[in-house]
Amino acid sequence: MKFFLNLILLTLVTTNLYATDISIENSSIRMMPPGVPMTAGYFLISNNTNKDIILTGVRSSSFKSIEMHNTIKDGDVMKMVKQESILISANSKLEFKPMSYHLMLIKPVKPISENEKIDVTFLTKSGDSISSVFIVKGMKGMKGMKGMKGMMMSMNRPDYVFPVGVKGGKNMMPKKLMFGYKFGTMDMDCCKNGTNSISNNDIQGLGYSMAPTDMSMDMHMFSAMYAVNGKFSIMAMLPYIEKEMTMKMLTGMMAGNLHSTSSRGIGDLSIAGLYKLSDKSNFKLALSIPTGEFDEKDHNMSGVLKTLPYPMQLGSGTYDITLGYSFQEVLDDWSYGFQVNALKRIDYNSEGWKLGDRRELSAWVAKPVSNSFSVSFGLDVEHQENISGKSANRSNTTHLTWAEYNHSHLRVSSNIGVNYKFPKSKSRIGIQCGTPIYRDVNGPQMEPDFKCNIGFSSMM
Ligand SMILES: [Cu+2]
Repeated sequence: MKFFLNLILLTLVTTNLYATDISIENSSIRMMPPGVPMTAGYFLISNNTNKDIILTGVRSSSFKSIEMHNTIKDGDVMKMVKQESILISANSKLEFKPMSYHLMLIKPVKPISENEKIDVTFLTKSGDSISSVFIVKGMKGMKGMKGMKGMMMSMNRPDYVFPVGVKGGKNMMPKKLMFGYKFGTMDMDCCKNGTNSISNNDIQGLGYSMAPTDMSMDMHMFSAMYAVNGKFSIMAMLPYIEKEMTMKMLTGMMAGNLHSTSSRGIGDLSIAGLYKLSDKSNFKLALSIPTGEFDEKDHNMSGVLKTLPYPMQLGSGTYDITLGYSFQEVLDDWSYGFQVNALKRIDYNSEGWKLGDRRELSAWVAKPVSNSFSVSFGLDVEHQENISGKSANRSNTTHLTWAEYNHSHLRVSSNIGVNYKFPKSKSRIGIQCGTPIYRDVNGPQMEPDFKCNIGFSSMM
């Protein structure tokens, strides 16, 4: 009996003590959308006593369980780490807030509604309990919520990475290494002039005796990316390229004859730096180093080994600079982004020519359809300038792809894509295929009928 009296006395004393010396204020629980099994709780706890308090647990009859979390920044990623205990030092305050310490309230017993009052009890290491009434508040009543949720959720989204056809990547977690492999294939037909299709007769009428009928280009792109720190990543990309072109003789004794040529080998090495401007955007500076052959030869119709025309070369032969800017916003249930690139050729190559400068814009919207899959729809705009100078090896002026002024174009393509993220892994696969919907070419010029990219990446 004395024991019980002591217990009651102790309870009275401690309750009294906590009522005056430990306070929990601004207690709020974030309203969650229907079907979401967890939400966060925030408050300010003040320990006005001369003793440390250690919180060891939290419970409420309204939730199956409540955990204490801390949000820790690991490079670019915000991670929530479960805390078994949290110390509130003597005579100090601790605010549980977005991007910091917070309560994770898991599985409500029944759906919660805005402005509902929920009793929450905190347990301390010394065996005491502290009660507080939390009020359920909508998104609007909670500042800073969006950023926290966005960052936690978006990294794991399949649409967090750009569609695979979009060049270059985004910054990663510091000290992480990522390897990628991308296979791109493109098929081109002949030919367009301005915005119209033109026939072989038209091409012959323009004075050419040879026209391409078909060209394919396959590219195996190997890439590695290393995040030096949270702001800066470096990237290297090296392609292996295979090209094939079929040409048709339009005039003379061999009119109607078809002849195929091919080239294969490594292309130009690209070294890029990515600088993170914000959580949504980055800036890219890339240098292309002329490691690809730009004097590829193959046998012509008469069996003579000759330099292949410009589009069949594997490299530019020039040092090229690319400036790029990427932006991506990941919203609750979809994302969008765009990228602009401007490529400048610094000088002529040793054969006396250079490919034209190039500007590209890619924009896309993406939507996750499950935890692993997202779909995307995008538009690409590319503006390519003509070749300047003239190759010292130009052997043939009657073949239209040898004409330096038949290369500039403005092309708009639409594409659809899928991203797949392997569950519980940092590996991803993306596929994206597109076809031109508008083009205005300085022609006659070959025209892509489709292109597809399939890419695989894995973070170490
Ligand atoms: Cu949490």
